[in-house]
Amino acid sequence: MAQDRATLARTFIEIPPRAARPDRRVRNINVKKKLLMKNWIIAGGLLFALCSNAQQKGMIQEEIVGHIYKPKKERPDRKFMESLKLPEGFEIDKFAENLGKPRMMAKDSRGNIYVTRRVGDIIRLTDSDNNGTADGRDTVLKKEGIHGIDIVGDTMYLVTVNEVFKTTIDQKGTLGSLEQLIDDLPDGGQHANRTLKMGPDGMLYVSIGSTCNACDETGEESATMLKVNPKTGDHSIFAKGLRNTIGFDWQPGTDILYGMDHGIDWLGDDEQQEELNKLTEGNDYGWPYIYADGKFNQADEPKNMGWEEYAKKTTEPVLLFTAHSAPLDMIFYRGKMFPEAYRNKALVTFRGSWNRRPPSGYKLISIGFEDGSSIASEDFVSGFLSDDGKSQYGRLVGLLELGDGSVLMSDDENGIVYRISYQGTGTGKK
Ligand SMILES: [Ca+2]
Ligand SMILES: [Ca+2]
Repeated sequence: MAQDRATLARTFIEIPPRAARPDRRVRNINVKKKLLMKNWIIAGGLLFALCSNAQQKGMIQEEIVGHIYKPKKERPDRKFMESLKLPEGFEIDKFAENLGKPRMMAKDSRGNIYVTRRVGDIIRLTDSDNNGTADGRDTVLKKEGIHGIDIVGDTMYLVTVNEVFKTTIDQKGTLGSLEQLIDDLPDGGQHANRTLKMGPDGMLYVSIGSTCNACDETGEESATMLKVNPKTGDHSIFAKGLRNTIGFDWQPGTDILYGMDHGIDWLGDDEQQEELNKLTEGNDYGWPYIYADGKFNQADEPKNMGWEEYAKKTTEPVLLFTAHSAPLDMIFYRGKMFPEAYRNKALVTFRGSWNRRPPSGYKLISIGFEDGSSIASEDFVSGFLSDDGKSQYGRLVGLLELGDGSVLMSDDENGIVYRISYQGTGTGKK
């Protein structure tokens, strides 16, 4: 049923004739949505139409067609596991299952694995016999809205929608009491999935998504990356114009911070492409006015200036991905288990689209950086979306590299944590 159901939404944006852009007269948006049942024809792309009212004002009405399309959820059974595609020599197995909605993960120095869950808790998984399958689990914390997690030494850092905490982990893997570092992060709105990670400079980086799809934020810290002093909680805005950069990590060797930013919804099936940004202190990454490779979001006008002028103040992404793929976690691979070709590559989970037909994402990709000059991505684990796009077998979220160099990946729809390992002897190339 679900795969045959689609919503067609037409967003009408009044824009000036192409020759006159950018123009600050642009403003009105009308959104029309109607639910259609199966077998309708995809209009797709951008349709242009002249509207008499707009024509009088010398404007063109641009119609953008978007879709809500959710592939049917299927259980990842044994047959599905065998159908997953990985480069030669790699294997994927279930590390743990029946976990509810596992999200982000971190490990301590003793090999305990901590997983935040939607229900508002943290569970600890252990693999005491080191056979690649969890054999112990218990709940170590209950806290509403808990999502982002990082561990440095015996200290765990956590973030909810509005708060940042730290706590200690003892010999038994038990948590101490929570010490609140920040209690006034902006409200979550549409993007309440905060994440955090300790940087190589010893400062804590906290990603604050925008409250909305695209709008003028009233809160200064919304749609930013914050830099937080982990001792005092004092913080400042590190970078802004980031719609929702859930996954980010520092490149080994260079300590350059890269992050995956989620594109704007309702700009059509092929816009906005997801962004990989090189994040530098003080920079503006464009949202909501400038998106992808310098495109103007005609529905949102910068204050006191045109798009062109604003674009000059912003930093463009270093790589773009299929729109609506929904990037979640991002880690650089620092281990030794994977072949040489994978070391220092970034791994990114794409949780998968809901605003695109055909659907996109539903896979793990790798991103290679050749001396920072040539950046390219390829599929690493795919097959979570059926070839016809009608079914999906997993929605991928968190990533964690284990001490042996294998990588865990959570699926919050089927309650599974997968383990990806390399069993081959070659280069790991496809
Ligand atoms: Ca085990
Ligand atoms: Ca951007």
